[in-house]
Amino acid sequence: MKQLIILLFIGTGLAVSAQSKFTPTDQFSIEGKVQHPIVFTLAALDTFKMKSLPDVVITNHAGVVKNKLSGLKGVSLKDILSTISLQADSPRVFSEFYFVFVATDNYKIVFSWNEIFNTETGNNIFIVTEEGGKKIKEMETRIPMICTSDFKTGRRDLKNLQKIIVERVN
Ligand SMILES: Nc1nc2c(c(=O)[nH]1)N[C@H]1C(S)=C(S)[C@@H](COP(=O)(O)O)O[C@H]1N2
Ligand SMILES: [Mo]
Repeated sequence: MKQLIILLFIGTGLAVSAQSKFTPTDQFSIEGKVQHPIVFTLAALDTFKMKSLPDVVITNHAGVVKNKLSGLKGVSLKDILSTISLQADSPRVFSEFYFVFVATDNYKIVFSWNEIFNTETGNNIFIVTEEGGKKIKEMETRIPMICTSDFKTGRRDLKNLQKIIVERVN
């Protein structure tokens, strides 16, 4: 009996440690200060132009290498965000807007409207649709996004994107 209980304990421990930290998503919403909230499914992502991307070394805040992503293909975030209209009376106030990207584990990152549409950085942000020979449907990081030109690439290597909230500073 004692052995059985010990075995049960070990079994449960293994099951817990084998559990993935990822909760894949098959769509993300764009909501907040937009004229029409919208949901982008994997099928909808397929309608955008897919581009091959250079390999990206993922470093954490300290510059320590955490991962290397190769065989990357992706869809430009700017192409996706270009399809929505902001709740803004004049282009002048676009500079007050920013986008909050929220993952299933509530990890969040921010890009400002200007960063995306008015700097080179905006050309380097992608929803990743293929990595290391895997299509997005097979990736546990689904739906992943990345900014390839960040100094420390880890911070904005966001996994399991769930929604994009469009906000405006007060
Ligand atoms: N969904 C989600 N994405 C995330 C994080 C997270 O906690 N949740 N951590 C970020 C940080 S701070 C780093 S450094 C990178 C690399 O983390 P990893 O080595 O666990 O992949 O993932 C980023 N993307
Ligand atoms: Mo990090």
